[in-house]
Order: sequence, then structure tokens, then C-alpha cells
Amino acid sequence: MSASATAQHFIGGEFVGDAERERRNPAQPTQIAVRSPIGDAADLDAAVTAAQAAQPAWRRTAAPQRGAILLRAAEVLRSRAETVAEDLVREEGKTRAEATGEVARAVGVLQFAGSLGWASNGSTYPSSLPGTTVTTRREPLGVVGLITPWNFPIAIPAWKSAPALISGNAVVLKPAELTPMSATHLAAALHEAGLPAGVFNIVHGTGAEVGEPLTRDPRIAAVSFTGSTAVGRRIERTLRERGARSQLEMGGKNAVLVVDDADPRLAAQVVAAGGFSLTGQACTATSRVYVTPGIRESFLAELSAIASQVVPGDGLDAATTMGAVVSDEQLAKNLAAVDAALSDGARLIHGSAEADGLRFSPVVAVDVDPGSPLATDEIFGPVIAVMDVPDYASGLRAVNDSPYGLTAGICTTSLALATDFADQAAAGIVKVNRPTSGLDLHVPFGGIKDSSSNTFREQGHTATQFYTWEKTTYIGVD
Ligand code: UN1
Repeated sequence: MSASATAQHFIGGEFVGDAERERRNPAQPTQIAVRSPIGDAADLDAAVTAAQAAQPAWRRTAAPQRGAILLRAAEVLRSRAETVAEDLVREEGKTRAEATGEVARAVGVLQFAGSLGWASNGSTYPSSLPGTTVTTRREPLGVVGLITPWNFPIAIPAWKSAPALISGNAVVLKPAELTPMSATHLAAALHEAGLPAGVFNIVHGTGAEVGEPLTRDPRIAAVSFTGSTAVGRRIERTLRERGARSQLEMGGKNAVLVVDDADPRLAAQVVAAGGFSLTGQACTATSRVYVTPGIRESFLAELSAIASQVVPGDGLDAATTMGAVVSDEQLAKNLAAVDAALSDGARLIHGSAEADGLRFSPVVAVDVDPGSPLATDEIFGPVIAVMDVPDYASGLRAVNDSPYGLTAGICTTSLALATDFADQAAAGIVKVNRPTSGLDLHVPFGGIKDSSSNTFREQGHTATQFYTWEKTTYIGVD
């Protein structure tokens, strides 16, 4: 079935805007996946104005009541999970199973944040003055801006919005241009759950027309962004100049170290899951692998066996195990990096520097020159660069020799090595015998170095810290 969805802006509690832009299904280029409006300065102004008008009453709404709305939104989203997942596959290209998992994650994120409506919001201190009570509580920032990527088009908008909303902020979201529909479904769920008009708003459009002005608008107290490091650093500078907060989740070049004592089959499964799931299009994807000599051959044999079973294709086709690459630009980046690695002396044990439209087979490159872009740059595709290291210590150094520091993994059966790696790896998230991608929604998430602003973490109960500030109150009663 070919179905085309229609996304709209969501401003002041209403779906508005003519669908002028067409986004084709990456796996079925003759089909239009979604039509969406292209926002401009006036749309953005209307959204920020609506958010500013709605926020004071939302802040005064009792937190358990705010939570109840998020819990209801989770139920609305869950009730239409299948439709939302199918629209997500058509606009983004991932598999139905991945999309269904992502929608379930968005539901979980809303439930988790909803339940925080009942949580303590501060502390009580003994005062040094008699008859005095000292308390702290967290206050919302006001109106916050969210800029989200195409690779998790509903989970990321949900996991940024939910902590912002439960804390009493109003939100203006700019979703990625390639995937406008998923966020529109989130808006519909919040709206139907009874979220007051203006508390949550969406403006679709380009980075230049909507994203950039959103970061410059003095009414926006903070911006949370997930996307490229180059754009993230620009946003950070803009926000810092006007004394406002930014939260950045940017690139990764996540490595897994496979050492001699690992189980070669488990190591291959871990690397393949981190490298090929979501078509490698996650900031947490595995893209570098360092392997020690004693396990090299058995590990590579297992890895290429898994790679040869991958079926790239249309995510809605039951036979597909890996979805399409999201866009021509993204594919070109993948192919150029593979080409460059080949010229630098690499050999492919699976895949090639060619694709069938946006259907691309997984690539496993060995003997990759550590200076080749395939070994150093974020590729964002199902491409794994394998490099040899003589031992654990040099492998650990290689893992850490990157400007990025999001996730890092080791495959080992040695508790001593696992513990040392967890201690020494320069990454925000360490995975032992588990894929670098795939995160629990209730656990803090973030990176270091060029991967993250490394200040406020996303997800988990500390996610609300970015969206709040701490107020201290002294009350004298006599
Ligand atoms: C995951 O690995 O489960 O954009 C999530 C990204 C990350 C999220 C990764 N912010 O890929």
C-alpha cells in the first residue's frame, strides 16, 4: 500500500500550514512519504508568542496534573503505534521492527516523565537562623527550543519534550526536514491528551529559516539540540553569547575493542548489532573496531557471516532486516568514505562501494589505514572499519584517540579487562559485551569531547535539570 501522510505546523493548539514540501520514501523513490509545510519567520514568531502566553498557567498547573497529561499522551500514542510506526518507516526508512521499538520508546519516555509529576522537587535544609525554614525547588526556564534529527524522528522529540513539559516549560520544536510526520504524531497525542494550547508547538522548516532564528530569539531560554558537531558548536556559541543554556548531543565515532579472550560469535553479534542496526544511522552506532591477533580470523569469519545474512530493503517489507539509507547525500558520504579507504589500502570482506538506489549492503572493511576518513570521521552508515592492534593496551589507546567520546565498547570474558576498560575509556557510555547503540530510556545519556556539551545529561530522572533552575527559599516564621 502506498500512503502519503500530511504533516503540519502545530501552533497555539492548532494544526496549520499548507503542505508545500514533498519527501519521498527512501526505499520507494516513486512514492511520496509525506508532505509538509515550510515554515518562515512569521510561523516561528507565532509559535514562540503562543508558547510564551501559555507557559505561566502551565507552570502553575500542579505537577501531578501535568504528569497525568503526559501519561494520557503515552496511551494515545500507544493506541495508534502501528500507524505511527508505518509513517515513520516511510519517511525515515528504518525497519518496521525498529520503528515499532522507537514508538514504544517514545511511549515509555512519556510515561517516565509523567510519573515524575509525583516526584520530590527539592530539598529542605536546617537553617543556621532560629525559626527559619530553608528549601530548594526546581523552577522551569520558560520557553525552550528543541532541534531534532531525522534518525529517531519521534523518540528524540519525545525525550526532549517530556522532561521540559513535566518541569513546567513551554516548547517550540523544529523537527528535521526529512522526517516531519513523526513529530506531528507526537503533537497530536499531546493535544488529544489535553495539553493546553500553546504549551507545545512545532514549526517545520529549514535550519536557516527556522532553526537558526529559534536559537537567536531572546524569548527562548534554552535550546536542546541533537545533530552534527558543526551545527551544535554554532548553536552553543549563539546561546552562550546571549547567556542562555544549550544542550548538545552531536557526533560519534564509536569503537569496540575485541580482545583475544572474547567469544568470537558474541563479539561479531555485538559489532554487527551496533554497526548495522538502524542502517548504522545512530550517533551511538559502532563504526570502528580494533581487534587483537589471536581472535582476528575467527571474529572476522563470524562478522562476515552475519553481514551476508543482512537483507537491505523497504522497511515495511517483512523480508527486510536493514532499512534504506535516509537520503542521497547520506549515501554519497558513505560511498566516498569507502572509496577513500580502498585507495588508502583497505580491503572489503563484505559489501562494496556501490548501492541499489538507497538500498545499501553492509560494509566491513579490514586493514583500514588509521588516518583514512573511514577510521576518523563520523560516517553515519552501515560501514565498519576494522583495524588490527597488538594488544589490549594499544587497543584502548586507539579507542580513545578520537575527537569524539559518545559510546565505547569492549568484548572480553576477563572481568579485569572489562573493569579497566570501563574505567579508562574516554566516552560517556561504556558497553561491555553489548552493542554501542541501544540505550535504556530511564538512564542518563550523553558523551564527552566533540560528542556532547557534557553538562546536562538527557534521559533518566536527571534530564529535567537542563530545563530547570534551582531556587532557594528562606522562610522566617516569627
Ligand atoms: C540509541 O542508541 O539507542 O541520535 C539512541 C542518536 C542518539 C540516540 C541514540 N542521540 O543517534
